[in-house]
Amino acid sequence: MTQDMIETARQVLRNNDRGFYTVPTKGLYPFQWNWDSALSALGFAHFDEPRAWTEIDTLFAHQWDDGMVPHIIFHQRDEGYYPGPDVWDTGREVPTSGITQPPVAGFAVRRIFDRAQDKTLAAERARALLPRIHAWHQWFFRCRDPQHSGLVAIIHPWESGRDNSVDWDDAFQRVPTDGVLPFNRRDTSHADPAHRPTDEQYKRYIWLVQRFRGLGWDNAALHDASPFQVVDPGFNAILIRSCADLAALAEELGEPRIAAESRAMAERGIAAMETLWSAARGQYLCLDRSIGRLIDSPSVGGLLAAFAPLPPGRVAALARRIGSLAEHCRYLVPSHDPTTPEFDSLRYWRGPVWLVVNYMIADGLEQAGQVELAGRIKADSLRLIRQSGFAEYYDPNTAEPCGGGQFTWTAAMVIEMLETHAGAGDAPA
Ligand code: 9WN
Repeated sequence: MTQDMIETARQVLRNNDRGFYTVPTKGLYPFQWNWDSALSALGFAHFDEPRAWTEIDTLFAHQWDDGMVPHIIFHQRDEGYYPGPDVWDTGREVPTSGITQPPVAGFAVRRIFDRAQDKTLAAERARALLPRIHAWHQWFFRCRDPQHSGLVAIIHPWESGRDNSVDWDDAFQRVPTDGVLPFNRRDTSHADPAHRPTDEQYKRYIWLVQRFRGLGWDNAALHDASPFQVVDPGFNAILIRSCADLAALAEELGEPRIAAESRAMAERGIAAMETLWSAARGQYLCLDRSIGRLIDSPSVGGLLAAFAPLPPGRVAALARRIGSLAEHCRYLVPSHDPTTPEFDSLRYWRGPVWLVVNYMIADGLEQAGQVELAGRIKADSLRLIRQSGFAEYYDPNTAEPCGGGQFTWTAAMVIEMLETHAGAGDAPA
């Protein structure tokens, strides 16, 4: 049973493999996405280590000179996705988007390195990636934390990876829609429009792209010029965790300068996370940096914070909070609090469960000793797969599969969960 599921998951990865990168799923997302690739490499590593390293190498081969790693790399033309390379117009030889995504590569590289069977290959590839990943982390603090708060802002919802979260609703009202050139969405021809962001949101996504494009994609200018600057606890937790993991890896590979700088970034970030804590909600919240106020929106972003090496008391509080959500849905972890009026069980990041998020939350909980809840989250994840296959995301009550099917990172997370935690796959259906 478990072995069958692993084999099916591997097949999904193989089907979406384009040789040196994978697409998240055929049709809906025909290019390479940043955090999808880093997390998908974890799945490949269990059956093809060289292929896992190649996935991350390809991503970093398209790093910008200033250190940014773009959120999409358009390796080949495909009219099935909007906005394509011409809309971004970043002037790169192999076109890329001009914004970034959650920096989970540092975590992934350390994990693949630690578990590698081929130690020589792992040392060689990790050593080559180390300065590149470090440059990306430094780019964040230089370009997305100009006031040196210790935390970085996203300037476009797509950067968060949680595109249409309730978290952005108010701040997004400040993004105008005038001057947006007419466009045809393609996502709604591949997936049910009721599962996707609204047209109104798409206009604002595109307005921001046009604005940044008008500034020549100059990262020294974009942060301050953006009407949307939000500090997301989940995003920052991923960055902090990656900095901490890169510090450990650099130590092991004999790179003391990178180790010390990475550790310093992680420690400052951990201290600054306190400014996002909400005692009333029992979780972290986003900060709307443009107006200097916390956003009172109880989303999974504030729970994903558990991925960072935070003080154990904070992770214990997050575990209580996640436990309380379990009373209001059948499958953990919903991307938004099911008791709020904004919760929408089918619409993308406004309610559904995503396996990558589950994996990172469970991992953070485990690191902090919250093993039982971590086990519950992984068991729920595998129940969803058994019920509904390798979907992009799932209704947290009915398990209805949503968005695209045959999804790469969903399959990769299944391989991770089953290969690394014996017995989890045998949880009752
Ligand atoms: C925009 C690829 C990506 C994920 C994101 C997810 C979705 C893209 C879109 O798909 O975003 O980047 O067009 O909707 O929200 O997390 O990386 O799987």
